[in-house]
Amino acid sequence: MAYAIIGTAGHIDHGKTSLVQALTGTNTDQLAEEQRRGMTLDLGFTWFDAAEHRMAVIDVPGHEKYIANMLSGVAAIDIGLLVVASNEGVALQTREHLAILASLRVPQLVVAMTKTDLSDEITMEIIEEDIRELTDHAGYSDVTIERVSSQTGDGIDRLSATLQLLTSKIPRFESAGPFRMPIDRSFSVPGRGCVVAGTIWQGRVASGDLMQILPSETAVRVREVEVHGDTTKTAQAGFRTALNLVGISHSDISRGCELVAADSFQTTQRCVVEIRMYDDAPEITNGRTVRLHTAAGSGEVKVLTGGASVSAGENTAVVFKCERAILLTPGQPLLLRRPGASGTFAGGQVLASTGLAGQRTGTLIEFGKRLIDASPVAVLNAWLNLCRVIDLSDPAVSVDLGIAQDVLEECCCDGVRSGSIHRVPHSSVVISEHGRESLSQSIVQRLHGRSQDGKAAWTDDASLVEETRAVAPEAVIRWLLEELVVAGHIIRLNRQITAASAMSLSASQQAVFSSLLNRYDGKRQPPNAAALPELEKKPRKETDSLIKLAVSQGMLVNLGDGWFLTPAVIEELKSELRPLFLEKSERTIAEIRDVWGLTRKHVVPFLECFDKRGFTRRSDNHRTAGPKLGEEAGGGQ
Ligand SMILES: Nc1nc2c(ncn2[C@@H]2O[C@H](COP(=O)(O)OP(=O)(O)OP(=O)(O)O)[C@@H](O)[C@H]2O)c(=O)[nH]1
Ligand SMILES: [Mg+2]
Repeated sequence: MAYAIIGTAGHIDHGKTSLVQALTGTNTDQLAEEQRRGMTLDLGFTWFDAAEHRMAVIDVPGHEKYIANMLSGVAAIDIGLLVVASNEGVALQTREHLAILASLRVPQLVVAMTKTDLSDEITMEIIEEDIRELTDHAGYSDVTIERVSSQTGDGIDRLSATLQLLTSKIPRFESAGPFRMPIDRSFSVPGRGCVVAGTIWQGRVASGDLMQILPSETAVRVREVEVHGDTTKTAQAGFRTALNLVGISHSDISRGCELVAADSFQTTQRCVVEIRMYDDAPEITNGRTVRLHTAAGSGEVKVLTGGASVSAGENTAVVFKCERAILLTPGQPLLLRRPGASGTFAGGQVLASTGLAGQRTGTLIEFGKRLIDASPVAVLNAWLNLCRVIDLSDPAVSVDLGIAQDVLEECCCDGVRSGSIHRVPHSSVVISEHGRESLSQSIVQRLHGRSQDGKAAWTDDASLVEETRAVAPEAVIRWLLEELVVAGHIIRLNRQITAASAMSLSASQQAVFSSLLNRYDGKRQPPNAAALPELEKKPRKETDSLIKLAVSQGMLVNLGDGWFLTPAVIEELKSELRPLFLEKSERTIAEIRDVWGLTRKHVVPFLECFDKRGFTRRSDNHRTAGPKLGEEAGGGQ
């Protein structure tokens, strides 16, 4: 059984409600006031079955005063049914409603020329031409126009057959993502409590599900699911659904509230949107307040253009500041209105609404321009450009970007292959090439700045991670630090780091210096200085002067005969000697070698130096504790 939601549209009194009754047998004008005044004030809901298809019908008011109701009714329909009276022809709200359907990207359109019993062939042909011109211009080509009379029943079966054919072509996909249903009705049923109704935009719902009402964030539970009067276990995206809720009173819910899966969506007061100004739209100046209609709700927004005005026919990105928090997700269609007889002046869509904290309006507008008509890869790149780092394991990311999780993963793989994106090893964090470069630079500058400011030039990884927490997550900083150490821009010694540039060395000297220090950092058996030129592929003069620099900075201690150790390693060796001599006052070289885990090549020169420094004392072939064994090595950072 195929399923579609049909929404009426058209000028006041052109016969929408009568047509819905002729099609479905139901008079949707159920309010006493509607019946008294003979006009629709609020949305009417019904459905009919034909040829194994089910068609839900939403009837809207034609009066301009009730346009907000009309807009909430057509926010999620599959087929627009534009009604034009064949004795009157195209009128103000015919044009406005059609523009609204087109702006909301309602996929299918059918036109019903009503009241044929009150018109004649020539008039109808002229009106038909007007309609075709109008629908072509709105982007609906080859629209079917059916002539009908709700009075005589003429043409009703033909229109019904046309609607069935379109319904059979509406694709229905299993909708992924968290549940979302904008609420267009809420009421109380005696004995059951609060019932909310709407069209499910995304996901599915089952009885027992825990949900949230937005914007109040009230927690609710779904007691019962109903689709067109039948109780069902579940309902999914695309269906008109009524849900009996526990945990809230219907008086706390109004049209425009949303029912969403618990903890899945966030409301916002600031968003970036694409606006498509109508050809006859008034110019919009920066800071202008207009009325935003989106999903089932509406509210005032301030349009921030970044300075320039937006003119008729223009298509651009702007920032909205909303008077109150609402739910807006990327791709969500929207309409802008000003008070007036045909006040709708722009359509558009949400480009980004969450994850934008701290960004300036100008930056957001440029960012928004990159998002218009962008492929998922381009969207990801624009976001990485805006906030540098994205953690793919955060479920909010998929919602922020408006890209399904699996598509997002694919985009990242493409980016990594092409080199424009980097994935931080052993994490789910990605960063753009540009972000990696600028972040690396800022880390080096930060470290360099410490030495210039007279702060201690050295710090440790953990402190740097702490200082940069606001800029990037720990995994990124640690990964970049490693890269910078390997590249020689940062020197790491004894778990301390500093900018190589703080040493007043050229870039190539920095690289050699860093690599050279790496050979000593934490190492008990470093090479002899005589071996460094060969290892570094540099002249002896250069390696010698760099070693000298390291000694003068307290980074290395000269043990003599070309042997150098870091102060930390000397401390380690000393600390291993103390218990050894406590246990037995005299030790052989072989015993000390075993404790230190060194070869003889290293032990002999080290011990000679230890003798000279008073850490050990030599007597024949033995060593005893020296007077300075208990002291710190000193000279380090
Ligand atoms: N003769 C004739 N009258 C019709 C036909 N369709 C509607 N009408 C009459 O036209 C008037 C308006 O019809 P509605 O169906 O209420 O019009 P509507 O478009 O729903 O009006 P709003 O809801 O106020 O926008 C009513 O008096 C109907 O009886 C028709 O096919 N033939
Ligand atoms: Mg009506």
